[in-house]
Formats: sequence, structure tokens, C-alpha cells
Amino acid sequence: QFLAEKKCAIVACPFSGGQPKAGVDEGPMHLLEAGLVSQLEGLGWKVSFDGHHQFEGISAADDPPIGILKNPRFVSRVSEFVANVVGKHIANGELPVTLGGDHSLAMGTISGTLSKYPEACVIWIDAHTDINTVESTESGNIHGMPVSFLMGLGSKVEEFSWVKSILKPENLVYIGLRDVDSGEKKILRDNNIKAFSMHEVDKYGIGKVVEMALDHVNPDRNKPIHLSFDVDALDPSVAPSTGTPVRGGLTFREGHYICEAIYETGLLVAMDLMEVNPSLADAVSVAQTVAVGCSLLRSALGETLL
Ligand code: Z70
Ligand code: MN
Ligand code: MN
Ligand code: MN
Repeated sequence: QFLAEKKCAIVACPFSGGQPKAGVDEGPMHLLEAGLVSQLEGLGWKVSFDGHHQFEGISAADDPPIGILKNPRFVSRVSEFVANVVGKHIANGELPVTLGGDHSLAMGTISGTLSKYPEACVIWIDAHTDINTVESTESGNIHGMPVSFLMGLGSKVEEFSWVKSILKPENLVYIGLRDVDSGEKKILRDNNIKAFSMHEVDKYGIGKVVEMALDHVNPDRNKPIHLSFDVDALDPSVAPSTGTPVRGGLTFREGHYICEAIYETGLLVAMDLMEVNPSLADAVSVAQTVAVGCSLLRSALGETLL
């Protein structure tokens, strides 16, 4: 509906500045080396891949904390760069597929989507809500905060003034939650944000949960969808190589079902796959996590539709 042709663009973002564990910057390289481009081409997509972004001219050095926020300038400038890249691909009629890297990058990817489609809805698949504000964060890791910046919650940080903060609470829905800070729970309540934790996945089943999620953010099934998928939404037995594995996550099929159902709407305009960290866990677990990552992306781009 929003895409004239099956054209997508891989936006590879080797970036780890939003959290403390090295290695998540190697996620994109591993996903691409596993053959992601040819896999998507095999589904009939024209795939452009401009190489791994090096974030030229953006330095990680000289970046003291602002309040408790760690690497604030580095995170801000890389996300702003990514916002422009994603925005350009969408303007070109391509579906940007962003490979992380840590989830702070979603500040950029979603800003890019909203630049063309301010009414887009965001479906955020994660064990975490990543909605801490400057006031509520206890870690200062910005990958736990992108949603609050996109919504303009909490006090403003001058460094992030480029973020337009136009995401409305009613245009966001979460699936897969199971590790949410108490400050974040209050933010969800205060802003009436719809969230399906693993409890609801158990109670209703994934089919019903996805239907209820879409009914909430996209009742007439006519708005563009940005899917932001943190691989730690999956159970650690399915996707072990990630920075913050939390037990009791989505099964292999539940994760894939979400991607398939969103593809089926015909409304997907952008996708992120974040927090694959190939330096955590053994080689077999890394290969498994990378394979699942590719497989989720294929499902979101139509693989399992008969
Ligand atoms: C915590 C924080 C987080 C991912 C950890 C954790 C956030 N709420 N996100 N791992 N992927 O630091 O704000
Ligand atoms: Mn997470
Ligand atoms: Mn996340
Ligand atoms: Mn490696």
C-alpha cells in the first residue's frame, strides 16, 4: 500500500554506544555474512546495501556524561545520522531494514520513518520497554531510553534537540515485555501506553495478542507500520547472543508469527533488528542467534506467506 515496488535497503549500523557491552556493533556484519541480502533477494525483493556505515566524522571521544546519560553526544549524532539515512530510503520508495547495533539507534530509525509518515505506528517487540526518561533511568544507558525521547517525555536534553518527539502514545504498542523498571511501569500507566507482556502472550496466545495490538494502533489497518524488533524479546534458548537475556521470552514461532502477521497487513514501511551481540555466548549460540535474526527478517518480508 505504501511501497510501490518490493525494494528494500539494508542500513547496517555497527554501533554499541547506547549500552556498555562491546560486540553488539558486530551484529550487522554477522547478519550480512550469513547471507541476508541473497535471502531477501530470494523472496523477490530488490535489495540495496550501501555497506556498513562508519558514521564518518562522528567521534566517540570527548563525551563526558550529561547528568547520568552515558555517551550522550555519540549516541545523539549517530542516531541523527541514521534518521537521515532511513528517511532518505523511505523517500526513495524503499523499505529500510536497519541492523543494530543497540536499540538506542531506534531513536534514529523511527525519527526517519516519522519524517515521511508522522502518523505511522510503532510495534516494539522487546523484553524491555526502553522508555526511561532522564529522570527515571537508573543505568544511564541510552538504549533503555529511545522511546521517551521519541515521545518527548521527561526533561529535555539540549544535545537531543534534533529529535522531533512526535510519536504519540496511542501510536505505540509493545509485545514480549518481562523486564520493565518500576519507573517505566509508571510511565506506561500515566501515558496510557498499550503493552502486551509475556503474561498476555501466555493468556491469549500470540495470534490474539497481535490482533489486539494492531486493533489498538491501527484499527482501520490503513496506517504505515514501523516494526522495531529487539532480539532479546525471544527466549534466551532461541536467541542467546544478546546483551540482556531474560528468561521466559517469545518462542521461535511466536517471534516469527509477529513478523508474518505484520507482513500480511501490507503496511510495513520500516523494520529494525537490534541487539544481536555475536561476542556473547559460544560459536554455536552465535550462529543460532544470527540465523534466527535473518529468519525474522525474512518472515517480515514475506517468506512464509503461501
Ligand atoms: C533498563 C535500563 C535494556 C536492553 C537492557 C534495561 C534496558 N531498563 N534494554 N537491555 N536491550 O537500563 O534502562
Ligand atoms: Mn531489550
Ligand atoms: Mn530494546
Ligand atoms: Mn565476530
